[in-house]
Amino acid sequence: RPVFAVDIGGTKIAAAEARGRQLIDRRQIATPRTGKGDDLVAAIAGLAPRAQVGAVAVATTGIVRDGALTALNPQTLPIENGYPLALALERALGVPPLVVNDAQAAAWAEFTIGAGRGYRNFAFITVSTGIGCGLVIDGRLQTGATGLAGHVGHTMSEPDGVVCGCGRRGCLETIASGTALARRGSERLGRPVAAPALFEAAAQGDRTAGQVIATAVEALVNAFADLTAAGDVDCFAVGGGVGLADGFVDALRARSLQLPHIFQRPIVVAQAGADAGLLGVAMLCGGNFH
Ligand code: BMX
Ligand code: ZN
Repeated sequence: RPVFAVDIGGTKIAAAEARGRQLIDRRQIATPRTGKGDDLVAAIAGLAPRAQVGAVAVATTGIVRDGALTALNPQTLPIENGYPLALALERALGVPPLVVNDAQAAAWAEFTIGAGRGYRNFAFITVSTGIGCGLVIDGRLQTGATGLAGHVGHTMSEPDGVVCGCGRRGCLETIASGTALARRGSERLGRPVAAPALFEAAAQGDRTAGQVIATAVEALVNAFADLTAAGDVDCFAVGGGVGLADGFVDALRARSLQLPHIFQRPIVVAQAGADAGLLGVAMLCGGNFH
């Protein structure tokens, strides 16, 4: 029987049936941002295939601890603290699901079939609504005893910066996420711009837009250097809607060349595609991951 795979993001929920490495019948809806976990579950039940599924695998933004979901940054996904997502999904779908953080799941897909193949210590970073990261250390995906492993979006970039949704000040996510780029770009340009429009303006030579992006690039590269110092990461793969924007990875690479040599590691474009979270969690589910 196929695995029913789901990816809950801050903006959209994607679902598909996974057979091996193939995703069949992919569909997607806007994430209900009501703050109620039950509304997420109802939305997911609406995406489920009619026939009984063999297994359910869910990648989700937020901290996953023993099947319960908490937003580290409620601005990325508003939800009750410790919402019992696995239990509620089991009730709705009749199968106990595997639930894993979205970036952790995508990191596993990148490590096994994407840009991380052949490395032992690998980091996948998604720059999207928030900034997510999954770490594979010594060939093992790190989820952490409390689910927090890899939450590099909430390491500090700017000591006197703005307060992040997680409660810390100056997190990387407040500078370099899609949400942050839109906010900072809009403030500095004096008109509302979403992240794609900011990139467009920079490409057309707008210096203010270029500076906002350069600040994000610099913060990300410094976070990579910190991770390299902490975990001796062999390679960084970058994905996500913003991460995959034209020229973004090139800019990260160029900036990283200004670091002392020991902190320079390959920075590559993620290869497992926009559905790396779906694929990764389906693969973890098939492998009886716990
Ligand atoms: C946030 C955090 C991470 C997540 C990352 C990317 C929440 C709700 N999410 O830092 O768990 O991996 O965003 O999430 O606190 P995305 O929705 O942008 O893909
Ligand atoms: Zn934070």
